Amino acid sequence: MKHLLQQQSGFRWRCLGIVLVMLVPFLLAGCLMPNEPPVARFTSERIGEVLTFRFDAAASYDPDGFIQAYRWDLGDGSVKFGQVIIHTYPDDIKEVTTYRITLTVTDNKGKTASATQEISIDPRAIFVVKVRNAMDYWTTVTRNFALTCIRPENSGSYNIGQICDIWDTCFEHWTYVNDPPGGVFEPTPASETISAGLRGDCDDFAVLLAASIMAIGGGTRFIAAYTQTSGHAYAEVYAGLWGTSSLQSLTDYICLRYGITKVWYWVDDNGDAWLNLDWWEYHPGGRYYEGTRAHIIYPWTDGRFHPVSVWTGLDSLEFGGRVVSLSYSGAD
Ligand SMILES: [Ca+2]
Ligand SMILES: [Ca+2]
Repeated sequence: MKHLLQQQSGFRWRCLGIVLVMLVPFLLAGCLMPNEPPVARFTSERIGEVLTFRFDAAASYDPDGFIQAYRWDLGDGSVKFGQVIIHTYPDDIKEVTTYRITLTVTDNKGKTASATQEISIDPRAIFVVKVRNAMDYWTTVTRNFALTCIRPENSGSYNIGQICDIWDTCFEHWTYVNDPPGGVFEPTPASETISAGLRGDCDDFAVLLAASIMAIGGGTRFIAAYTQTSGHAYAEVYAGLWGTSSLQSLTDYICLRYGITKVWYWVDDNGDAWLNLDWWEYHPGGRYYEGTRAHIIYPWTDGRFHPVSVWTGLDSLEFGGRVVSLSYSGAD
């Protein structure tokens, strides 16, 4: 009987030993094999005109598990969570600002990894977008305003008489009022300037003219120019190819209508002639402001004249072209 008990006891110990030996690899796996850290990777893509970005961490992974959390430090004080996020940066920067974006991923066992990228935002690009959005020729207010400027005798398809009608209305009814302090060169949308009774400063006037003429079928652009001591803005309207008889006809119309002998244009390097709509003189086609042209901003991003985007526009701060004048031909 005692022998039998000893046999049973020995059997139990052997079984326990076998079980322990079999557990060793599992115990080793659990205790000694490390949890591999995750890998953080992300892509960034600008989805707004200037300020809005999409960040996507789909390329992040964990080699021996899965990622359970994505944390984004966006470099401007904001923190967001999720595999894909969209973020819009502040529009009130005064100089080129670089933001450092840090993605931190956490795997299913709590290990983390990070990746960083930098993006830069140029306040001039913000300005370009603001001006373009301000030239809101597509609004009912701006369109209706432009219509009310047109005199019945200039009825018909888009013509120089209609451009002069709009210019006259804006010029004669304009009340000059400064922007708020702070040096912010912030154009007001044309529709708001109309609602406010045609008041504002030079950039507001330029925006209003550009938008109103666009609203009746013209092609316009906004020029921001600077000297050492001052800045100015004015609009131009596309007048045709330099050297053509239609440009002379246009010149003659303006000369006769306003009793002048000379009209000023800007001719681009490709031969496109633009009529100056600045307000220094009492008529369209007056002399040009003598400042360096820092921005030429079109109310649209594609089209016949210049398919510029915000960015290619900024890349070429040195603009070609020249100022030229045409004289009255004497023909009626
Ligand atoms: Ca892991
Ligand atoms: Ca303004």
